[in-house]
Amino acid sequence: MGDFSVQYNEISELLQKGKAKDIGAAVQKALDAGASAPDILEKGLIAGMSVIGGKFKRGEVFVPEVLIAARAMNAASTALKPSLAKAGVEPVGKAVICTVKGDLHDIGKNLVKMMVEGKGIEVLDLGVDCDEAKIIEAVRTSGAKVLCLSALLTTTMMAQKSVIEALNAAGLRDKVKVMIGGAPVTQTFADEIGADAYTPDAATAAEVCRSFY
Ligand code: B1M
Repeated sequence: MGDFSVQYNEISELLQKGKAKDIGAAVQKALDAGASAPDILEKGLIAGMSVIGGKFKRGEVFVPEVLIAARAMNAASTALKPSLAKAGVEPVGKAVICTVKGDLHDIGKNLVKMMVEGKGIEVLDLGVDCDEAKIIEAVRTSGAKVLCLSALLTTTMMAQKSVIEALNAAGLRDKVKVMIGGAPVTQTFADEIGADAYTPDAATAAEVCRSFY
């Protein structure tokens, strides 16, 4: 195992500066040098995004800076995807994923999607700001065994609860396992709203999701 901290720092810096064009090449360079994809994700990309998050909170950067960092994150994730997902795995089943109503954050959701796909599960992505009716319809028609809900705002966490209530009302609750996650979400909250699983990160989400098949 080499020490790739220089590469991780470079990737983190490029993310913070929003260098969407350069970051893909930096990710590829780190992979070629032997760094692992999960480490690049954690120690480079997510580390860089938490620096931006801290600055955003303290009012040192504003929405445009966060958006360009997010764009770089998406570019880097695309470069990382082939290494995160195992090639040639036969799909074992389907899952539905989305970010809940009122919430536009999609980076964490996209990572969960990528990692779940890496476990050989076909993922139907409903996108962001997804209302209950759309989710219910997707669960009804897709035959998915797992529903993954992401929420990044304290104000939108409650939409995860509304989705579970809507599944109950539609008579579909026993058809799917409901997994929830996102920065403000906790195990206690998952227990309160009757979700089947809470996971703190994308890798664990993928493992737990796979265990439902
Ligand atoms: Co927003 N934002 N944002 N933002 N933003 C946060 C979340 C915030 C914590 C920033 C802060 O104040 N420090 C704060 C929320 C405060 C709160 O509610 N407690 C906040 C706010 C306030 C807002 C706005 C209201 C700002 C405004 O307009 N005044 C606004 C809301 C818009 C809306 O959604 N309606 C807003 C907007 C935005 C941007 C559009 C500019 C941009 C999003 C771009 C995009 O996603 N395409 C943005 C960003 C980028 C952030 C921060 C900086 C980074 C989020 C992120 O992508 N992190 C964030 C601060 C922070 O989190 N440090 C912040 C990286 C990502 C990999 O982590 O999404 O947590 P995360 O996903 C993790 C885990 O949570 C987990 O796995 C992932 C990695 O392993 N996970 C799951 C996620 N979903 C899961 C689902 C699962 C399991 C695990 O199972 C189903």
